[in-house]
Amino acid sequence: MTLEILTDRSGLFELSRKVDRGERLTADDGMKLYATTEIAALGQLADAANQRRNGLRVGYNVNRHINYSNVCKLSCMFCAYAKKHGQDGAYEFSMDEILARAKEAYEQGADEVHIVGGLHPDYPWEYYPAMLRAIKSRYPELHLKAFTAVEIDYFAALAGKPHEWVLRELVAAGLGSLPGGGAEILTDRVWKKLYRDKMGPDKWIEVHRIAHKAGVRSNSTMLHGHIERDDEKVEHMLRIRALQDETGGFMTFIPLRFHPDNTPIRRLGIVHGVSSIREIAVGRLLLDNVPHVKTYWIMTSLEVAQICLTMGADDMDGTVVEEKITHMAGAKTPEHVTEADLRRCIEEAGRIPYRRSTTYEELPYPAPARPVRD
Ligand code: V47
Ligand code: SF4
Repeated sequence: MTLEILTDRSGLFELSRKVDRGERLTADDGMKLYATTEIAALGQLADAANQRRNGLRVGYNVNRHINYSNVCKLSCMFCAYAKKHGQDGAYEFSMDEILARAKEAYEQGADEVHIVGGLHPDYPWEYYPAMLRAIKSRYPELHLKAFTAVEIDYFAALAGKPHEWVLRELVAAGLGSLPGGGAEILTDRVWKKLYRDKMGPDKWIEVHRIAHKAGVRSNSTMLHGHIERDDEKVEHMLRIRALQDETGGFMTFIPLRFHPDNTPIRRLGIVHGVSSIREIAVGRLLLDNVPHVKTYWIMTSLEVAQICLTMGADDMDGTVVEEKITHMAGAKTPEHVTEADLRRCIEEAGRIPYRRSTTYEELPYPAPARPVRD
């Protein structure tokens, strides 16, 4: 079946012309993308947009997540990870435990550690740069992708200083970039219903603007599959697109599939593969100025992530090793895949894998041996 036949039946024919001409899609176009049930047509369109930008290359990173503590002042409705002090399942890694994980990452050849945690009620501001400094001074090869905009905003309140100051201090301590978490759905309605005590949409955008202007690049995410409406997801993506027009600081867009277990909104259940694919495809088509779209297999399964590679995604995160946020909310995926597994998954999808740095430079494969460090 040709692309024309598929897109005609799907109601996407006119849009495919726009995509071919490289024209920017509008909010109305976004709603049409969500309205189609022809997921293959949508995926083909997004794949065409992706291949024009990225060819057949698919990046992956060798990384390790470190979720340093789940003790959190807040109680967002979609979160199963956060606990209060003394509550069953609450934990805090000591600095030695954090360093042991960084050492393991280094020895396993990771290029990145991804560090996020709850908003701890007792740690002083100084704890956070000290953590980065301790890791970076021992393992300078590791890129530290650390702290969501929510954490940066919290640190600014703890330190009594502006966001710019906090970011400068963290960069001096070894911060490499910001992950994209905490965006959830960037509309006031969803914010007020699900996470009203946490920073809202305007502030999330503002912290990323400040980071980009300070030379700190970042990622963007969207938590989908709960109470959000299609028009809200379109608004979310267009807000990211508008900031990207202004700063160019986003590296990637990552849809995150909501996992309901152990959350106050578990009655909503979970969305499945087609939803994960749709968010990737719509993201690729609407976010015409964000270079990469990443599928996060921890949340989708490796099988669905692999299909996403043919429907708009050009990037996979990652080897991961240990993951708490989604697994405390019921994820059944493993927490670790090997680099060989990731490459095989990409090759099976007919794409060309490349090992990448956090900032998307190609890295040698296989990686050269590293010096032994304590
Ligand atoms: O900020 C919380 C989300 C995020 C749940 O930047 C949940 O490269 C699903 O942002 N079900 C953290 N999601 C993960 C994240 C991320 C992951 C991988 C790569 C990158 C990157 C960023 O997870 C949180 C929140 O939005 N989250 N609870 C849940 N129950
Ligand atoms: Fe705390 Fe983040 Fe969970 Fe909200 S999503 S409760 S801020 S850990």
